[in-house]
Amino acid sequence: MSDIEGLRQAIGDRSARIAVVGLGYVGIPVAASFAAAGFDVVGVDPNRARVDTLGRGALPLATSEPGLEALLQAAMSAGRFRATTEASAIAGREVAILAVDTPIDERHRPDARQLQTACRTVADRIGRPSVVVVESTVAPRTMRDIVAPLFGEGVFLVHCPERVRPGRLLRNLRGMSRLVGVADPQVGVLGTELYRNVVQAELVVTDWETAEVIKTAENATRDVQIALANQLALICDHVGVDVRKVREQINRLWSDQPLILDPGPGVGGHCLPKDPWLLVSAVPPGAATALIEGARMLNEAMPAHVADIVVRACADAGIGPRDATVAVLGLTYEANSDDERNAPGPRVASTLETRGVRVTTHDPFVTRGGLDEAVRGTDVAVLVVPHAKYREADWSALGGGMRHRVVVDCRRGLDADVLRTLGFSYYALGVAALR
Ligand code: SAJ
Repeated sequence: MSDIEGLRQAIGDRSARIAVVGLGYVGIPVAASFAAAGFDVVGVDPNRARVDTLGRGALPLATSEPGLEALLQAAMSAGRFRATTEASAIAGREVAILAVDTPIDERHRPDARQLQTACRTVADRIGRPSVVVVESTVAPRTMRDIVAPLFGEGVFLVHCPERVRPGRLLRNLRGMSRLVGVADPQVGVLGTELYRNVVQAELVVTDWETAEVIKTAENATRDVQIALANQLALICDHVGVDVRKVREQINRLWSDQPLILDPGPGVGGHCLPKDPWLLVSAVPPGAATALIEGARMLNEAMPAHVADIVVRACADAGIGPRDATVAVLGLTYEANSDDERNAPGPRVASTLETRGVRVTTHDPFVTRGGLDEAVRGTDVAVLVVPHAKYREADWSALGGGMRHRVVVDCRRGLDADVLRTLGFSYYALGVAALR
């Protein structure tokens, strides 16, 4: 029997033993799902605190994840999942899934060190023949140039980039189609049969490079689209028109999918701020990558644009920046989530501070104090994240405690008419805020 046939059989009858390396947003749902499908799974992560939390059947994640804790606990009671810091647990296993972080450095270049370390750890211990899957998002050619040279004969390499979003890890893992990137179509069959156990959507076999480019381009596409929306908002702020009306009319031309996304105070999260850089790193310096790089820079500049609007709003109220106190509302990267990774709120706050403004911050999912406390005595409240709690707040009472009643709404998350009736000066991103 060929090596591939033997592995197919072990996957088919679930006797293949799986090691998941990297127990974070990607590794935990993957490990729990394979264990729930009947595989023996060990999770390996050098972070002792994380492993201990998992050992207690709890999730070391900042977001709440429907169904995941229950799945994990069931897998543990069935004896099919355990977490450890010991790399020796990988020894002799038939499958390893790598889900480690693949960040960028300060020069926006891919930093593959965690991936290389994980590959070496696995290569030294995994059984032969075996399947090694890289779920981490990687720069194009990483599988060929960095991963493959670390593994010898008998290890079949698959790039199956994750597509999960925090807050819906299990739902995305099960329901989103996946790429199975391979160097040899026979290995594609192996990868497909493995992931069929946890993915209910389509599994598309392709080559390594195509999978790498699709995954990074997916997030670069979204980043460029958001940058276009942000660019239009910025232009509208200067021209004196409402970007929402502009957007509405343009989107009417394309009825199924909106062409122009929502402008906002910046792009946060774990993926969009880095994946476009992973994609452009694949071409030599000097190649024409200005669109993607420019989009990144434009999105990164949005907190400064918001600060310009706030300073203008202060000036309109007769206050200089050094005499102003501003409440920044929203420190997560998405509405109604507690995920703070790369959130624009803290950057809006620090940019205002560099301009001499005193700043208070608040987030219902992050900070301890109440909203009334955060806005009391301030001149401007800046809505950075449209948490439902902000819309539902009693703005009449909040305004009563403010020194000036000014709101800068970066996400159209508040009711402008209600606020105006309550005596607020209402500014919104992308609606003539700098005219
Ligand atoms: N944003 C805007 N305007 C918009 C849409 C989003 O300003 O119209 C901002 C959000 O406020 C947020 C940021 O962009 O700060 C990113 O949010 P997101 O919802 O676009 O993306 P993520 O980071 O939560 O997840 C992305 C996902 N990609 C898409 O939604 C197209 C997900 O599918 C990927 O799996 C994930 O990255 C990943 O792990 O790569």
